[in-house]
Amino acid sequence: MKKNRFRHLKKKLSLLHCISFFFVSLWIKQYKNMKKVALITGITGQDGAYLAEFLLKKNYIVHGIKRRTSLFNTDRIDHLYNDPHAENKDFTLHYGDMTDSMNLTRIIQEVQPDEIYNLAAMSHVKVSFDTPEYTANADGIGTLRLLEAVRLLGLTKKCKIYQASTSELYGLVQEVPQSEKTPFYPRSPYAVAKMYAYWITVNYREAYGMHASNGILFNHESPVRGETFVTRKITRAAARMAMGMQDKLFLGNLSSKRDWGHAKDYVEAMYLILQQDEPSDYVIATGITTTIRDFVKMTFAKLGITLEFRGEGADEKGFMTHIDNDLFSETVGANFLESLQKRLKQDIVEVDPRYFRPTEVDLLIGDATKAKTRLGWKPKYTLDTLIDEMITSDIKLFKKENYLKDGGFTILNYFE
Ligand code: NAP
Ligand code: G4F
Repeated sequence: MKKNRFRHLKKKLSLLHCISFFFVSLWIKQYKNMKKVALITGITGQDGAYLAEFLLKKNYIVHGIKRRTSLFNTDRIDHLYNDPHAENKDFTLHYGDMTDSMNLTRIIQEVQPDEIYNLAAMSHVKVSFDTPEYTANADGIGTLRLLEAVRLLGLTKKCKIYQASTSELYGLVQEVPQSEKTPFYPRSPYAVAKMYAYWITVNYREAYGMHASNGILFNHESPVRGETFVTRKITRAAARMAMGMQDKLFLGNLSSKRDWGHAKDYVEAMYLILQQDEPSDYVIATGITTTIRDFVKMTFAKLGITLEFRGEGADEKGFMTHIDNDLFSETVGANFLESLQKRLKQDIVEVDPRYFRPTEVDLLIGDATKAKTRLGWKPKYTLDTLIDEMITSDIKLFKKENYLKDGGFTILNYFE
């Protein structure tokens, strides 16, 4: 009798368990349906990685498009990865390419995004002179492929689109500082391709009533900035030189000026642009401009190294005139001091005309008043805190490489 009652109770409990499991899964499903779905192209890039992290924190379901590459290209988003076998994933990657319309259309159909952030691009200005046709295809027509896919799939009312436009559009600047009203004058195949992308975004907005907006972002950097952009090239070189892993830093035009911000601040602006009731185009910038030369000086100064530039044009050189031993020991390590001191008074930065561009953009400085007033956007980082974060991260990176080298392992040069 007692046994029977116990069996009965057990049955009841397991039934209760099943029912509650059913309701919990239903609740999860509904909750998931309430979450916004974002699709990010270029998710493996600097901005893609920061944006994915930002949107996941805001409770989005994030889908990203990555290219097929012969080696893994997901270092920057590794920390966001879910096991592909896990249930209820909030982060999913799809293979795709901006040059493949059918692939883009299929992904958009599958994902049914509320927001698309089009960040994918061949984004290196100098390289675009070597690959102009590909750049036009991926950066220009690629944007058209996305917009047209959204339109053909009948998602024009559901899906908002952010287009990664650029301060490179201003090129040979027609006005200082540059705002949304400044006329464009692109100076590279990259900028010309981005000009097409800018206007096709505006055109789809006006022709089909799409919520499609351009963020005209000025240069933004971070510890995960691509190694061949000038800021990261400088912070990496400073870290390597401090540890005796590199002799010289070769750069191109030292006199051009850039308005540098932090990518973390800039992805927040992308998000804010898509949260507006009305689509529009916004300049995102700090309003402060700095020469490449000063960026070099500021970076080395963080390690206690004073640089003085002498000469002009291709003959200009940066000499190490002073080392603050205490600051160097604190930031890099006293064990590296002796070998660096041997190089005091020598030139450690040189100009290599190979890095000059056929047509240069000499001065960029943005006026972000519209973003500040309408979006309430304000950068948290200064150039000083940006450089601080970048150089600290590169010192850490190359200390790790040094340990590996000392342990007899081969380390890669990654020179360009
Ligand atoms: P990035 O680090 O170079 O990342 C570019 C991303 O695009 C990478 O994920 C790359 O994939 C992907 N990609 C390149 N070609 C592709 C193709 N054909 N199909 C699919 N994906 C492709 O650039 P970022 O600094 O994050 O910049 C993001 C976007 O903002 C770019 O459109 C850039 O032009 C624009 N922008 C950047 C800045 C800036 O200062 N950072 C300023 C204004 C505008 P892989 O990882 O496989 O290479
Ligand atoms: O770091 P950069 O290569 O960036 P650039 O050309 O300004 O383009 C970046 O910002 C744009 C926004 O304005 C984005 F749209 C674009 O996708 C990319 O993210 O070069 C900055 C400046 C240039 O004037 C260049 O001539 O630095 C100068 N520079 C001097 N020496 C160098 C070097 N640039 C590079 N990459 N490497 C050098 O050795």
